[in-house]
Parts: sequence; structure tokens; C-alpha cells
Amino acid sequence: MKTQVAIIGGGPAGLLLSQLLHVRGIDSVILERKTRDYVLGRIRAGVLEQGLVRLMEEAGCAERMHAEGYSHDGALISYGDEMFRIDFAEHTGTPVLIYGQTEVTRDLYDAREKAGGKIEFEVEDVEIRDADTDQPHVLYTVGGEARRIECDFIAGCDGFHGVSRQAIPLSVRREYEKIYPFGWLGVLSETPPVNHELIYANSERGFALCSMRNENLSRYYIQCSLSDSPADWTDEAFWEELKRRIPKAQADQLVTGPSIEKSIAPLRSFVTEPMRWGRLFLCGDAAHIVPPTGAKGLNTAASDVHYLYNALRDYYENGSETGIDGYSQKALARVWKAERFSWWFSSLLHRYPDQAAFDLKMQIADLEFLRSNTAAQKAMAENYVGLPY
Ligand code: RFL
Ligand code: PHB
Repeated sequence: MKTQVAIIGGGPAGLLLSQLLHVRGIDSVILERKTRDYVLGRIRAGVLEQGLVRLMEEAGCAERMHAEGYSHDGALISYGDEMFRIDFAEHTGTPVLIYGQTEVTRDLYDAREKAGGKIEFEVEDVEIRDADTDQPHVLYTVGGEARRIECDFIAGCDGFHGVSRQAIPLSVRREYEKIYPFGWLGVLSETPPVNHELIYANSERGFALCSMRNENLSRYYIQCSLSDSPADWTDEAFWEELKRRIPKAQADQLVTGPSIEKSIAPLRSFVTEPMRWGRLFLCGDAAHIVPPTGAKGLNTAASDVHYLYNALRDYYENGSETGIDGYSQKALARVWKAERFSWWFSSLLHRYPDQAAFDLKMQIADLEFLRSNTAAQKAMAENYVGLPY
């Protein structure tokens, strides 16, 4: 098989890139390890920056998102009995959109299917070959049959556990990593959200987050131990713990119900450099991971897609390699800022095992500064709604 861009990974990054390229008449093939239903079963992000909203519009996939998404002009932060609001509208004039990653992915799959886009599911043994030459190709098997794709470029959109990053030789690849000593236990329930806007809570029992998908679908998280498994937590135990971590007024109003999904995610900060090697480009979680506290993972995948899509357009439409040559540097400049924000916001809100009394005082001082200082709130709001690209 021959294509212009071989895309490894049919998550949001791979799908969005493929659909955007299609709109510009650039051909691609997506190779996905799992089934479509499996990818759509993963409950992940819920907060979209305007940059991603604009890309979905450009991809012609924004209709349902605009009809069903919720625009949020602020978010709440609580600690102890204090709660304050960061006003995104006042500080940036920009809202975020509440629309699940599952729905973004579903809309992109539907668009790819409608356009007759080529997606191979349940592929195995993907190997990237000759990415440092001008004849790169990808080998894989599907249903036990070996196949090969000849292409101009390869986009590695295969997430943190994919193969693309490993194709860059260790002699040129440098990785930066921070592991956090806790995880997030997440629950999805068909109950009305406790609050219209998100609540990020720092409590002495650990972090909690009240989020939502729609008027009757809530997403809640609590900081948990890395040794916990979802089976250790009954629904009752989860709700009781969540209530202890959020302000009393909200706890008293919380509507509980059976969980329809319950999972634990570890927290990690990770960046690999460079994000380009020859004709291979890394995009999204394949190149970087942030702890979910700042809601930046999917949004940073989207900014990578933006830079790569424009670089490829420039190549095919104008014969220019400037965009391609600048991709890694441009993408990484924004990635590191999202890493900083996610690391700072995580450090602000979680309780660390063996946290020294001094460090706890620093956390509270940081929270009080944010509560009372307009410049700090503006900086927070600018980062949360997404730095420009
Ligand atoms: P994905 O979504 O992991 O997709 C990669 C795809 O590649 C496939 N794959 C392969 N295919 C072929 N061959 C191989 N060898 C392959 N290896 C893997 C996989 O099956 C998969 O389908 O990466 P992508 O596209 O870069 O997207 C990144 C986002 O999924 C991720 O950053 C976000 O979900 C992170 N995240 C959040 N981001 C936000 O922007 N806002 C949020 O509110 C937010 N909340 C979250 C989150 C992530 C969470 N978890 C569980 C990690 C909340 C949670 C709990
Ligand atoms: C979510 O709704 O899943 C969500 C929202 C905000 C975050 C992380 C996750 O910071």
C-alpha cells in the first residue's frame, strides 16, 4: 500500500491529523492496535481549549461538539473551608469547552468513515523502517498477514506505550520524567454534577476533582495510593471519601449513584526530545505526558497536530520544508509550558506522602496568593484556557 502520510495510532491525535490532512487533499492511512469500540471505551479528558475547538472546526467535525458541549467561563479551587473562583472570561475573554474525549474521538471516527478514510484496526507488530531516509515505510501484521506501507512521512500518534518513540535511536533521543507518588481514582456516574463549573479541591485527605460531561453525567476523581486498585473501592467508599474532600456545602448537595466506570490513572510528567527524526514526527502522548490536573494532555496533543498539519501542508502545497524542519522546536516550546503548568497545578493541590510541614505551608501560601492576587489569577487563567498557538 502507498500513502502520503502513514499515521500510527487511531487516538484523538492520529484521527485529527488524518481528518485535517484529508480536508487539504493529503492522503493518509491510520494503523490502530485496538478496535474502534475499545478506543471509544476509554474515559479520559473532558476539557477542551479553544485551539482544539478551532481545529475540530477546520476538520469539519465541530457540529455536535458545539450543540452538546458546555462553555465554562471559570473554575473553582477549594482548600479547607475556603473556595475561590478563577474567572477565565474576566482574565482572558476565553472559555473552555466541556466535551468528552470519547465524543471528540467518535466525531473524528465518523468523519473519517464518511470520507472513506483508511483505518486498519487490530494491527500488530508495527515497525517503522528507514525513517531517516527519503523512502520511509511501515511494516505490520493484521489477522496474521504481513503488510507494508510506503509513504512520504510517518506520524507517530501511538500514545505513551506506542512504538514510534522507540524508533528514534537512543543516541539522539533524550527523555525527561517525573513520577508522582499517587494516582487518581476516577468515577463516571449518571448523576447530575454537584456544580456547574469544575471544582479542584486540596483537602487534608488529598486532592479531589468534581467534573462533568453533561447535565446527567458526572466525572469525579480522588487522589489515591498507587497500590490501590479500583476493586478496593466500593462506590459507597468512593462517595464518602469524595464528600470528605470537598467543601461542606457541596458535599451536602452531592447526588451519588452507581458508578458506570471506575479506573485508576498514575500521574506522570514526561517529555522526549526531539519530536522529529528524519521523516518521523511524534505527536501527543507518544512524545509527552502531563499529570491530568491541568487538563492539558489532549490539548497539547492538539497543538502538536496543529504544527505538524501546517508543516505538511506547507510541504505539499508550497514545496517548503521550513515547517517540517521547525516542527520539533515549535512543538516542544509549547509542550514545556504545558508541562510546567500541569506540574505546578498538581504540586499545588495534592497531598504528598511524608510532606514536610514547611512544604505544606508553602502550598497554603501559594493557594492564598492565588486567591487574593489578580496577576496570579490571570496567569493561571491564561494557562488553563490554553496558551496561544
Ligand atoms: P492516545 O489517546 O493514547 O492514543 C494512542 C492510540 O495509539 C494506539 N496504539 C497503537 N496503534 C498501533 N500500533 C501500536 N504499536 C500502538 N500503540 C498504541 C492506542 O491503542 C491508541 O488508540 O494518545 P493521543 O492520541 O496522543 O491522545 C492523548 C490523550 O488521549 C491524552 O493526552 C488525554 O487523555 C490526557 N487527559 C486529559 N487531557 C486533556 O487535555 N484534558 C483533560 O481533561 C484530560 N483528562 C487525561 C484526563 C488522561 C487521563 N488518563 C486516564 C490518562 C484524565 C485522565 C484520567
Ligand atoms: C475530566 O473531566 O475528566 C477532567 C477535567 C479536568 C481535569 C482532568 C480531567 O483537570
